Amino acid sequence: MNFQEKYERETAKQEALLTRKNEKTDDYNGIYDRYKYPVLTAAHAPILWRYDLNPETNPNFMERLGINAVMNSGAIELDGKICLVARVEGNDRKSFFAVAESENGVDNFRFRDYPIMLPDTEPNETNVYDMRLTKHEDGWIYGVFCSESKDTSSNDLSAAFAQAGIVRTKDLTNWERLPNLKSKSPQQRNVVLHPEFVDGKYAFYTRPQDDFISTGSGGGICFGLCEDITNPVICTEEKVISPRLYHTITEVKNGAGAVPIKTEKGWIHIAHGVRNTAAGLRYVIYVFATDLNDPSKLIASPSGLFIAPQGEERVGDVSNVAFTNGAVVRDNGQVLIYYASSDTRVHVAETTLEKLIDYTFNTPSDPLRSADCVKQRCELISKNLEYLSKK
Ligand code: BGC
Ligand code: BMA
Repeated sequence: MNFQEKYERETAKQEALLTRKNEKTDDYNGIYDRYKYPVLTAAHAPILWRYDLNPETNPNFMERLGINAVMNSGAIELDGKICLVARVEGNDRKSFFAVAESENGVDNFRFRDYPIMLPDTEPNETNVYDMRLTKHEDGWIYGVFCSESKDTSSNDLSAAFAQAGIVRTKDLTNWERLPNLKSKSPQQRNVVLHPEFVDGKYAFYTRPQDDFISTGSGGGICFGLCEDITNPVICTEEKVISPRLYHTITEVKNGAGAVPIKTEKGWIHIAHGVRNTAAGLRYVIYVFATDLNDPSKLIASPSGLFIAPQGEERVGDVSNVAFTNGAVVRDNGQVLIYYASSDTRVHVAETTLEKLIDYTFNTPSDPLRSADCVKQRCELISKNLEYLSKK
């Protein structure tokens, strides 16, 4: 097979992947639908990102710069399209961001020709990942992401610093970079900007952590205010709003995910929780709600996990991970939740605002002890048996 034939074969294979219709699975929980195929994978990365297309310099039509994974994606609706800002990871383990667009948000996602070139303002920054996209009432679209630098003060080769990087744009093409967020916490990851001003200030969901991996004394997902987004400093105490709790899905860590969704009953947050196991950390997605007028006040906490990695989702570069940093609510009430599995690919789960509100406010909360949990379940069973016997 000559160069041209290989190129055409790979292009045709990719076209088939990119235009494949997605369909809902028959998995049922009444809360959301899962889709059969991931919406983005490494194989969705354009051929022109990976191959040198000139037969003179690449006679074997060889991949020169491979893509290892496409995962944790911010999400937004822009000009009628669903846009994901995906975390794309090269074979070199460095991540970057790239916009992929789709008309319906469940299939036919296509990357733009070029990935995002973030303004390179942090000289020690080694890696960037997990952007959350906030359409703020000030008129900008903000991207808040993890900016990771090597910790040169330590002898440990893996020691690193995590901070929140901030960029803003109007079109997902031209990006202005602002300084990294400053807070009292030595490190930050999973920071999300609230879409509205709170007391006239910018409001951030933060996740203080004592060191790079461990949250240490960091109590959970926090809330803090910032006067000036161009000089971003958290000027209030970071108040815990969704705590880490012993023997729950958030025992080891948790972090804000999608930008909170405004509903008539409160702000709905779709976040992640982590627990440790003999097989390593397990990441699942969970939901909580905060007060409409005081988004730092927890008002609903449905028990346990909302999305866990399932089947093939459980396996990947970092297995046993479901992670979200983006969801979109469309005008017709459709809610598209983008979640990545095992740091390898991006999926979508679909629900409606009405169902998400029902789930958030009518799922019982976690009584935290086996004895009380089984009591809670027995109450449901006896109510059901009584109801069935009267039918
Ligand atoms: C990885 C992230 C991970 C973090 C903490 C980073 O170096 O790129 O995917 O979440 O470490 O484990
Ligand atoms: C991190 C996150 C994600 C990742 C997860 C599992 O803490 O910020 O980047 O999906 O770990 O590796």
